[in-house]
Amino acid sequence: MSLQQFIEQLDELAQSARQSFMGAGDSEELESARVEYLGAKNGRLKTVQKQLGSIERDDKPLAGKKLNEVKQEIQSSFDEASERLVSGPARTERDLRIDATLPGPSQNIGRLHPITQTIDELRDIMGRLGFSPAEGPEIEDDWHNFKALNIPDIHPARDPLDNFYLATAKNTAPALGDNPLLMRTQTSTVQIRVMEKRQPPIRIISLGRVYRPDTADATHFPMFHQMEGLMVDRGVNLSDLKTVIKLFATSYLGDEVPVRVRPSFFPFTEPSVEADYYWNGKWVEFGGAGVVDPNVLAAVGYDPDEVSGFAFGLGVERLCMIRYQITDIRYLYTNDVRFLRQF
Ligand code: FA5
Repeated sequence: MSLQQFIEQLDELAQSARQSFMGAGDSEELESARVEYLGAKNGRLKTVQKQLGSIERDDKPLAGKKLNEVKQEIQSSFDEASERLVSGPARTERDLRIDATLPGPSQNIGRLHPITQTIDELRDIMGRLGFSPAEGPEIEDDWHNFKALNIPDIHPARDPLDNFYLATAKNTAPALGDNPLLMRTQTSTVQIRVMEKRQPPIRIISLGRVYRPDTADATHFPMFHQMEGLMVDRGVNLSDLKTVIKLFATSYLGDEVPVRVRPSFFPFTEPSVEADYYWNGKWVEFGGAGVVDPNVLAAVGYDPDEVSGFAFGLGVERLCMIRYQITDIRYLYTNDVRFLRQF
């Protein structure tokens, strides 16, 4: 064998030994690779070494030197692979500059606002009860916000002090009866919009913002969210409503939170109720509901003798507050990242 061939064989052997050692997934695999290459009896290095005898006399010193170098190289590859299996991949220069025990820079990863998280959860729960989402505009007209909901012209709920009316082109206060525009004060507007377009059976929810010139305190804010629910079909009644409210409350609040439903009044439902949960030593109202008033069904062209329905409007902030134990609604809208990072 020529010196050249001998050297080439050794180089190939060193390379393939390194690949096998580094590719070993555990110590057993590494040991069998070691025996294959460095084994004292039939190892591949030994086999090449045996060919040293056939090298020209003058070339023998060089061939022997190369053999020793490759032997050491294969041994170091083995040591490196073995160290790697014990302590993980070799650390790079960059790794060595990192002190894993230091806190490191804070990761400003964004997250969903607690109200958005609550809305997603409410939509999920109601979806499981068979209610699909519907949408309506935030800028509404008098018809959808009041009139079709059986709220007459003289009703105090229309008072300009209780509503954000939009100025007319001439920037004058809107005259009653003009169907003026306003920021919707309730998501009940979506009930009308859906019933105007569709025929029963209807089972929808609508989640969105509403606006009222309320003074902000721990449980009130001038802009907040509501979840409207509406079910219309033949023979829907108050006990269906109570069942849905109870199912919703147990899914969302759990069994431990006491919930009560008490009689109330809304112009667009008869009978009407309000729902409260008990938290921190007091009852907190989280929504209004009732059996849809026949006048509302008639306003959208339904026959109240044929179909009936129930509706509810729940305050999303109030539901979010109990879920995340937030004691003041204003925290939700001060945009303080120290607060928002907690959710
Ligand atoms: C209504 O808005 C009715 N549309 C609800 C309804 C729908 C009744 C369908 C019958 C049938 P109310 O004004 O009570 O009702 O508001 C409903 C819920 O919104 C309240 O229970 C409360 O949880 C929440 N809410 C009311 N005002 C505020 C406010 N300023 N800030 C935060 N949440 C509020």
